[in-house]
Amino acid sequence: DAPKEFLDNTKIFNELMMEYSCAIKEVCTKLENLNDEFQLKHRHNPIQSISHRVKSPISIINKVEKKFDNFNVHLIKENLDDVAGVRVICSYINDIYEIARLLTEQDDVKLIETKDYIKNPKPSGYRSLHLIIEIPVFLSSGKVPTRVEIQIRTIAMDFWASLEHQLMYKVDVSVPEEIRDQLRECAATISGTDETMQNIQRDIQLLEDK
Ligand code: 0O2
Repeated sequence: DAPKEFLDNTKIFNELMMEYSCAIKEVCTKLENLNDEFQLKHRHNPIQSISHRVKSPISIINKVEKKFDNFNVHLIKENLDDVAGVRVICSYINDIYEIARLLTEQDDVKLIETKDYIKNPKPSGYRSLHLIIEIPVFLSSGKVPTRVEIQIRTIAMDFWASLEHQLMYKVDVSVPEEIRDQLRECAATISGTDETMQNIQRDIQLLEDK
């Protein structure tokens, strides 16, 4: 009957969300450990900050419905890779690739997909490195492989993405190409600044190492 089915599905949904939340904690610990080690070895913090979220129930339902025209709790795990999301803000572009390498080389981390929007920015101008990884979550029932989307970007890339997201998601009108061009231009300027800052950091490091 319907109420019983509703309660069963709610239980499955809540357990699944708990698994995603555990996976996020695992990933954050791994990233914090890498940052601590880096600080000790290289006197440099590659990670400025880490944030995370579990996708909201309504966004999960909308995304599944968009793909399958209907919603079923059993479709989530196999079809959505971004229910668990971790965002890592790095100091320099090199740090992004170093953190991605050190994380995905760990033997309990399985790399599912890499989307490099730094080498190939999105048409909007968006830049970030996206990884989909799968890590085991250890529960009383056993080991549960769980997917997490990790977005890694510099402070400058994050500045652009945050403001662009606010600007473009709030408006109901279609945004003219001229304004989109301006946003792309801002993204290009920021990208140039990121490269310059990285070169400055390298030059200072070389002076220190002399
Ligand atoms: P939220 O609220 O951040 O989760 P898919 O997720 O597979 O349906 P796609 O495009 O293959 O779609 O995924 P992709 O490229 O990995 O990008 C998904 C996420 O990247 C988005 O999440 C944003 O967080 C970010 N992103 C992608 N493009 C842009 C952009 O042009 N501007 C900004 N500000 N962020 C972007 P969601 O799903 O939009 O929502």
